[in-house]
Amino acid sequence: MATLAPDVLQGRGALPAGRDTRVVVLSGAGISAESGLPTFRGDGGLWEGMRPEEVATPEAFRRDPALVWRFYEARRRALDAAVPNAAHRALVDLERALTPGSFALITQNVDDLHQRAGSQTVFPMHGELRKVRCTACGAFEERREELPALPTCDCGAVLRPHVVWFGETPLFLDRITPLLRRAQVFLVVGTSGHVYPAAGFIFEARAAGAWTVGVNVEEAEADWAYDAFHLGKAGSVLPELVRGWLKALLVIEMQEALRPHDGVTRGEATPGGAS
Ligand code: BJW
Ligand code: ZN
Repeated sequence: MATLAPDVLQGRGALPAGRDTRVVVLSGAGISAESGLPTFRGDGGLWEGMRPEEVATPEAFRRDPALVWRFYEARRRALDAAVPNAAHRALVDLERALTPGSFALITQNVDDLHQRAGSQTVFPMHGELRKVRCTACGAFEERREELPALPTCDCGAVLRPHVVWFGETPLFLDRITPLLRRAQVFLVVGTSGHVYPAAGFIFEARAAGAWTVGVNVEEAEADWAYDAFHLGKAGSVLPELVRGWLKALLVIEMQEALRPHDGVTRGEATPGGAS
C-alpha cells in the first residue's frame, strides 16, 4: 500500500493512499450547519435554553408527545428548505473515487443531506427525520408531508419520529463495529464528541490502527486522538482535503504506471520478484 507525502502528515505513521484504502467517515450536525440546519449545542444550537437529555428522551415523549412532535415537525419542515452543501458533495466525490466497498459513512444526523447529495453507503445511526414508526405495532414508513399535531397509525396508536433518543440503542451498530475495526482512515467531521457511543468511535478506530483525521470549527477535546486536525468550516475544508487526497492518488497511480516493471519491460527476470 502506498502512502501520502509527508507534507500532510502531522503525527504517527503515514496516511494510506490507494483506491482500496478503507475510509470510514463519522459526521455530525456541523456538516449540515452550512446548509442552514442548526447544530444541537453551543450558540444558536437547537437545544439552546433546553437540556437535550430532557427533550430527546422516550420519557419526554411519553410525558408530552405533542410538544416533542412540534419540535420534530419544525425540523422536518426546515429540512424541506435545506440542500446539501460542498462538504456533503466532497464525501460523494471521495466515495466515487474509491473501490466499491472501501468507503462507509456513519452519520449521527437525522437529516437526509448525505443521501440527497448522492452518498451510497450511509449508516444514519440516530435515525431519519423523514421516517415515522408506530409506538405499538412497529409499522414504519417514510412520511414527507406535513403531519398533524399528534400523528397516529392505522392501528390507532401514536406514531413517533424514527430517531434515536437518549437511552435508546443506536441503529446499525452491528454494521458499524466491524467498520471501525477495519478502517485505515477514520475521518470525523462536525461533531462535538459529547454523545456516546459515537464519541468513542475514534478511539476504537485508532486503537485498531486507523489514521484519524478531524474537521471542525472548534478544537477537539480529545485532540491527542487525531493524527491530523483541520480547523475550519466543513464546506471549505472538506472539498480541499478530498481534492488533495484524490490528486495524491492520481500522482501515485501515475508513478506506478511509469515505473518499469522488473523482468517484463526490461526483459531481466529476477528470481524471487524483488522490486
Ligand atoms: C462545524 C461547523 C461547520 C459547527 N463545519 N464543524 C454518561 C457517560 C457516557 C455516556 C452516557 C452517560 N449517560 C448516558 C450516556 C449515554 C448517552 C450519552 O452519550 N449521553 C451524553 C449526553 C453523556 N447516549 C445514549 O443514550 C445513546 N444510546 C446509548 O448509549 O445506548 C446504549 C448502547 C450503547 C452502545 C451499544 C448498545 C447500547 C443514544 C444517543 C442518542 C442521541 N440522540 C440525539 C437526538 C437524535 C434525534 C434528533 O436529531 O433530534 O442525536 S442527541 C443529538 O446529539 C443528536 C446528535 O446526533 C447527537 C450528537 O450531536 P452532534 O452531531 O455532535 O452535534 P453538536 O451540536 O453537539 O456538535 C456540532 C459540532 O459541529 C460542534 O463541534 C461544532 O464545533 C461543529 N461545527 N459548525 C464544521 N460549519
Ligand atoms: Zn400501529
